[in-house]
Amino acid sequence: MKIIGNALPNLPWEERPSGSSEIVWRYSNNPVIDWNPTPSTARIYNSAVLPFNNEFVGVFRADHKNGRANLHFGRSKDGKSFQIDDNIIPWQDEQGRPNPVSYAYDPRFVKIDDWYYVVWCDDMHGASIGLGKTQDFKIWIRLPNPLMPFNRNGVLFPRKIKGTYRLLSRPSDSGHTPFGDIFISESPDLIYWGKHKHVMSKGGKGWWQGTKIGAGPTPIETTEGWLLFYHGVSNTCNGFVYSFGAVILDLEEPNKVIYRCGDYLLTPEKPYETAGFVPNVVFPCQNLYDAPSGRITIYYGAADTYTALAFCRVEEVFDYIKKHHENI
Ligand code: BMA
Repeated sequence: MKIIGNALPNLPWEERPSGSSEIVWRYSNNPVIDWNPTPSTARIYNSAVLPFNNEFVGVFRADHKNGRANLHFGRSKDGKSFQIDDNIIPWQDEQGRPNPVSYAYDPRFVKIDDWYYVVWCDDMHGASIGLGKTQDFKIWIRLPNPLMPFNRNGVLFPRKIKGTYRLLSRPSDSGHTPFGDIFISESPDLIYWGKHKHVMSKGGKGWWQGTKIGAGPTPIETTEGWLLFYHGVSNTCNGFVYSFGAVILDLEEPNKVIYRCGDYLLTPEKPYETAGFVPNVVFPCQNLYDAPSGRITIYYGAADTYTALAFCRVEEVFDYIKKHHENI
């Protein structure tokens, strides 16, 4: 099986440590963003990076020193160390008037044709999906909210499928939702959304995804289907634990699951994942790939405090998902 997409020879990458048999392995220099990364921010995590002109750009979720979250733009030469603006992204409407958000978190960042789109958790009288676009990382245009509240974990596919844009989402409430499945919606123009379908439910034999699930990074197109990493949540006497796993969705009908891994691929183990502002969270928001080599780099938030990287190879992930497939 192969990734259908571009080469990225400067993909941030580190080989699997010798002696390890992990399908997804962590960067040895994790975390790549530590506490208090800019003057006004306390924590930057759950963020998304894209290649740009042989370097990288990113949209970062930052918790400010008053505890409220917003999005910041940043750049990187190597995809591992970042210069992040201290100011929040200045959204405007299509007429150029300021159109600020009251809060924003968990951005996904995807290039479709000539535009870079940001999808985030927005406030529209409650948690809902925010959508905006830019071409130059200076003018940021906020589009209408695609879906009604209450909804989070919006993830756009990187191209139209059968002529329409597709958006994954997880209907929820405004708080720490104790439920949630993944759905998909279609749009001809990124404004009008409909034809909503259910994609996948929480649950299964294992408990790591028993409470709720949410789509993670932009799906990766492969010869066997869309590879989607997603987070799964387990409830414990000490609160939620966030892990992540993966699923293969049908290329032409991405509401259909082909293979779904019953086991997680990464769960909080390292100190920067098990201790922080919210302990026991790994939350993937982006993946980059180099199609010819099949290498994939995942950006994930750790313990709602740090930004971290993990790596895998597409054929190995696919084989693992298939081997541990479970009908849920
Ligand atoms: C979710 C979101 C994420 C966060 C996670 C764990 O509901 O708020 O931003 O990482 O909880 O706290």
